[in-house]
Amino acid sequence: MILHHWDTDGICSASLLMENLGEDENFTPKIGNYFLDEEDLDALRSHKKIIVADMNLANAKDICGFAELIIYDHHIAERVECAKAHINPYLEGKSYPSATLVIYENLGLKLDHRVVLGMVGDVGRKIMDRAEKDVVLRYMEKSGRSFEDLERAAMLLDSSYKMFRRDEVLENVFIANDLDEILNSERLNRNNEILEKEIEQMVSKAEDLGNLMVLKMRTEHHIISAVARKIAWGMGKTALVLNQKSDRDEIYLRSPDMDVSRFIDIARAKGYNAGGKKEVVGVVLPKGEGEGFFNYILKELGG
Ligand SMILES: [Mn+2]
Repeated sequence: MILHHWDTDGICSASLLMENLGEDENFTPKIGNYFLDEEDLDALRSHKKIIVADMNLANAKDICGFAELIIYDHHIAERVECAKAHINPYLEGKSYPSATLVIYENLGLKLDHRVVLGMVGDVGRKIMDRAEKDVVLRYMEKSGRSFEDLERAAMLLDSSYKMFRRDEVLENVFIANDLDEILNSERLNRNNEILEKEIEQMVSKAEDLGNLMVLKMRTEHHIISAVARKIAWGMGKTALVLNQKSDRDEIYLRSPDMDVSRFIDIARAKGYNAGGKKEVVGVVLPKGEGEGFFNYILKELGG
């Protein structure tokens, strides 16, 4: 059983592992959960061997209670002591752009589009500023494929989790071995059209407060990061976005230049689920609490 992340890197990692390790089943935690809930654990309990791909699961060690655990990953993580193997270059202090590259090297695979799609999915165009661009260029040379094709395929594979379709994510693993099948998938292209239209519509509603752009929206789709990025990069200003979902609130803050990471600690101190980097902050809050924290950030940023 392959247990994998719902994004392009996770999907391509699962496809590589299934083909090369002779596994024929796959599973993903509920979209948005970086852990296995009771229902997920029950679904996995009958399996004797579980291979985790591209995820640092908060409760990975629970798997050891009923199955042999093997992990292929590249996230910041601590070694899972009960795992039979934990293959993650980060444990030796090395940063890899994708889990697919970890798998490719560890299993000594032939270079194909899946290895590259994992990197393009996780890092985007910035992969071309890293040493691993050599792998991308080698693939493009050998296959005659363009970078745009790779970028589009990654966007298409990611469209399933953005639409919150877990079944589709699982299905995508079975078309990932054929780049044209991904690019020509009617199902994925339809997703993408819906998402692009919605993102465009949301971005156009952002309010310009001079030094920053703010937006309050309501969508069940997982597009807040894409919306904030488009506003911030398009306007060259800090973007603050609130999404009020049916079951939770989400806040996303992205700045083109400012260090906004202090809000990660502030959000965590308030008990919210928060993560990010120097220039990005993502927060998930209980339903109804988003507006208050949104106003707090706004005030702090002088809006
Ligand atoms: Mn990844």
